[in-house]
Amino acid sequence: LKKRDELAKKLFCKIPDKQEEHQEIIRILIVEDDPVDQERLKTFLSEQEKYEVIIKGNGREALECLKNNKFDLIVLDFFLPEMDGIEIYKHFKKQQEYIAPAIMITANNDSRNKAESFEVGIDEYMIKPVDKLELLARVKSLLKSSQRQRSLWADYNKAIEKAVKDTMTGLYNNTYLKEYLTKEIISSQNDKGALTLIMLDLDDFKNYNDVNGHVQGDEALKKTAEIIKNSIRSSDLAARYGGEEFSVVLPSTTIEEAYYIANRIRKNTADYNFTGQEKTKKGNLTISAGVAELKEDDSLYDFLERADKALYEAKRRGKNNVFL
Ligand code: GH3
Ligand code: MG
Ligand code: MG
Ligand code: MG
Ligand code: MG
Repeated sequence: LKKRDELAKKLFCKIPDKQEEHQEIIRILIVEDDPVDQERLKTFLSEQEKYEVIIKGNGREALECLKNNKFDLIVLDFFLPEMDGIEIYKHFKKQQEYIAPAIMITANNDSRNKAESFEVGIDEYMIKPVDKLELLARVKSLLKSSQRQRSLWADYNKAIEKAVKDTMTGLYNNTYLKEYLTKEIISSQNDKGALTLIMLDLDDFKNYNDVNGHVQGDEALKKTAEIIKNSIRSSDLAARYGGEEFSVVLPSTTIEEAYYIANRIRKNTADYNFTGQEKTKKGNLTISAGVAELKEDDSLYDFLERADKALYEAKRRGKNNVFL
């Protein structure tokens, strides 16, 4: 029992290695034009071994540097040549997806400038000359909360990913497919645009499973998902409808174009040499597809049913087949 608990701990909560944590480098960019202040801030911050400090003397160089490197913290002066600290931070926010926390360190004690700094998102405002202990404490606390926020953000993204994707194949799941399709149906019906749907189902997959086992069956499903992804365009959405059935939603696509894509999936599947397919009755693992075009008054279920009927017809006509 103890062993099991230890294993669970290892698997689910990776405890950070103390040494590893210590060695993690924190990168700080200082934007400051005064050489005396540059030296002073650098000396203060470099006291922490893990802080790697880089100094830039103006906004243009700072933004260039921010574009090409990832920083954990930015220290900004207010008065700088070309553009002031607030402007630099505004530009930085525009060019970056992730915003590093920022401290303004300046001789400018004007309350309007302070307020504006906070308004644009700068986290701290300190008046020169700064005290070393206070600076280090503020830096430490800012880094801590930004790290916490980053890890929350990562957890949030993971949770979203889990909710919309099928874990086995990495394609979207049935729930998301229906949500996405509903939105696409509404927007296509509003602007009278084309919308097509492909339903796919592996042929005689029960037989493939029976002769190769479920583990190999799962591998074949993953491979099929990969073939589908590689056969569609980036504007198409592929989902695992369930079991060995897949769907592809094709916005702004005519039924002729959708047929062409469905046939490409069919051909790529037929041509792929799945492990163990030679042991099956047919000797080749293949897929069938039904293609449907959205009609004016279609509900989600009308649309799905039409694609399903076409798929059924493709099966009836001998499988390894596309029907519209
Ligand atoms: P058809 O050509 O008419 O589609 O025949 P089929 O054998 O593919 O259809 P049927 O619906 O009879 O069987 C589907 C099989 O797919 C049965 C089931 O075991 C298998 N299957 C469904 N989901 C999974 C899965 O997640 N993993 C594996 N390994 N097999 C699955
Ligand atoms: Mg200055
Ligand atoms: Mg099926
Ligand atoms: Mg099947
Ligand atoms: Mg094949």
